[in-house]
Amino acid sequence: PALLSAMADDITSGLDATQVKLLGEQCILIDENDKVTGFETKKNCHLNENIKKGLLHRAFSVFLFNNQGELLLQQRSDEKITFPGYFTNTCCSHPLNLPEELEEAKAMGVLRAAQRKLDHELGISADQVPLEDFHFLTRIHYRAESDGLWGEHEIDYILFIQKEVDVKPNPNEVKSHQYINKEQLQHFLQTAKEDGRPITPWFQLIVDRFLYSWWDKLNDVDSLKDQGTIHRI
Ligand code: DMA
Ligand code: MN
Repeated sequence: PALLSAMADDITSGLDATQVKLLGEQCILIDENDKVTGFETKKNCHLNENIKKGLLHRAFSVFLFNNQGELLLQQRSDEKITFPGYFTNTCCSHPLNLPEELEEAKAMGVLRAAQRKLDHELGISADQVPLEDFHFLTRIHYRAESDGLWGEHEIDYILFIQKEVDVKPNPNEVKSHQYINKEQLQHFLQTAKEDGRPITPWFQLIVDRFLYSWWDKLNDVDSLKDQGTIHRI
């Protein structure tokens, strides 16, 4: 299908220059079974016009817990092009068209991308989050619009990791962060609307469908692994 790839000047004018540069990243296109079909820019992957035609890409969502079992929440910066200022899980992004991030055995490519972005977004160095400490739980296929122009359509690898880390957020990516326990998250989400806190659609969907029961098994995450399934939500 012909992709809408309007010139940089119109669609992206007025957006943050650092974030616009990142729209040039090469994301991984996949079919509904998560088989690689090609590559396309982050920009083209996130235009609703292309998503409507079925364009689908690979992504990941990290849920990082500290030793007390509290989840690290992030608020996206106001510079983000999709879902600016929204509250969400620890870190989300995309594995890219790089040999090391395309490796599918043990989801190694996705884990490497997660390590790269935990450093980029939150200043968590790679040595604090070794690849072998991530748990790939399952995959979630979802679609959501951010605004009239931009949106998401992804198969999202869910990654858990429990580690004490030093956080030094990159302000171009992250507006605020906090550790939160299960009861606090329930309250945070129940009052989000009235308190004017936007929540990303994927985080809300994952919480509603899965997160609390997963959280109860933080000490036995291997029992949660369902890597062959792609949940459609
Ligand atoms: C994209 O996240 C991935 C998911 C699961 C929504 P993002 O918009 O934070 O990506 P990036 O940090 O690369 O802009
Ligand atoms: Mn995406």
